[in-house]
Amino acid sequence: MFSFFPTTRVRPSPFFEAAVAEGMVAANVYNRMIMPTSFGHPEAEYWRLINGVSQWDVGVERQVQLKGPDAGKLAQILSPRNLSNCKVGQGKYVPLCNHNGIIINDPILLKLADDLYWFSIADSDIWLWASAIAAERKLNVQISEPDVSPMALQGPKAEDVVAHVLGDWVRTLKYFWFKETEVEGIPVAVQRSGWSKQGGFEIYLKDGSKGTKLWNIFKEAGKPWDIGPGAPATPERVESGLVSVGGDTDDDTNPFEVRLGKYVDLEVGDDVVGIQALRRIAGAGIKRHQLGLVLEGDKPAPLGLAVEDISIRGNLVGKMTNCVWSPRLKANIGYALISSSVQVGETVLVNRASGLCQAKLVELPFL
Ligand code: THG
Repeated sequence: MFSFFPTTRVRPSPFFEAAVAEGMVAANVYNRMIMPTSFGHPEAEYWRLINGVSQWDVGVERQVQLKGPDAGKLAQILSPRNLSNCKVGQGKYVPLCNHNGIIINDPILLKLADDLYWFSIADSDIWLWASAIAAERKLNVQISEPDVSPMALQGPKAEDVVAHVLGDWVRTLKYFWFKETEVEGIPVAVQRSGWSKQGGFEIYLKDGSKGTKLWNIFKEAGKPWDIGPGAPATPERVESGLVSVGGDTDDDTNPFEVRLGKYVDLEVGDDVVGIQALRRIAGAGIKRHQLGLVLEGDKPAPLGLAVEDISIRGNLVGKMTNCVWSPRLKANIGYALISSSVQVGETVLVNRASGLCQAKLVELPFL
């Protein structure tokens, strides 16, 4: 039984009650909200995501809304990715950087109208950041955190469940595109997205009082496909090479170091926050890069969620930023943020709590 008492400081998501009813046994704090992380059957939750359909309370992915005549201008000032071709109804993955070109968040940007955008954020205070930049640049735009909370349906059967509830039109939605609609009178936006590479959708609930009702509509509709509760799954996201900003990045990580350079357009305007620094970094070349690690041993090792040092011949060369047992690769795998002088194919030593462990460097993604 999970006992936790939400406060105004650590807020519940609109799906909190539903998650507790589903048997949530572990949770984390993200954007000062509670995010379920386990329902007590990690193996089954993983395989359901790989082979079936999994239902996630990801209400912690808050929306930072930009509204007003300068909304588009501010969105571009905050994003080192060219947004000039972003259409209404389209979403884009955009790393946000500070003035030094350091990643501070990696939201999905949704363009709802020419004067209305949402940054669907990872875990840092972008509301403060956007408000400050807008004020300093004297822009005509209102920044707010609207009552909008995503719920994810992930896995190869997710499309069948969402189509069953909303209609076959959802099958034609392109990646990160979305549509505003209703589910039994509940206002939502439906997007093809989610923090896994198994395919799926996110249903952005636009009325926080309807969380349990919306959860149960999809739970009921998903029964023929054996839907069950889950959460962003570390083994799957590491196998798939997804970056966790704040986990795999530190206070000095730029997008090029963690394989996000393809989301940076160096020719965006000079007024984009961090672009001068990003041009300098791109010109000089990076000193670190992100590679995969396959650790020795064929039994699950302790989950590594803290940073562990990596060395070669006694020299510290980088750090391991995550480590998890991969049920499909049958190995402990993780990410290295490591000196660019060290390459794929080399063997390194990871300084784990259990002792030194050999690991081989490989390309990402693993799968
Ligand atoms: N859903 C929503 N908001 C979010 C997340 C989400 N906010 C932040 C958090 N996740 C982290 N950000 C993401 C979101 C999506 C992806 C990666 C990190 C992603 N990446 C694909 C990849 O890397 O292969 C595709 C990117 C592309 O090619 O455009 O899907 O999950 N609402």
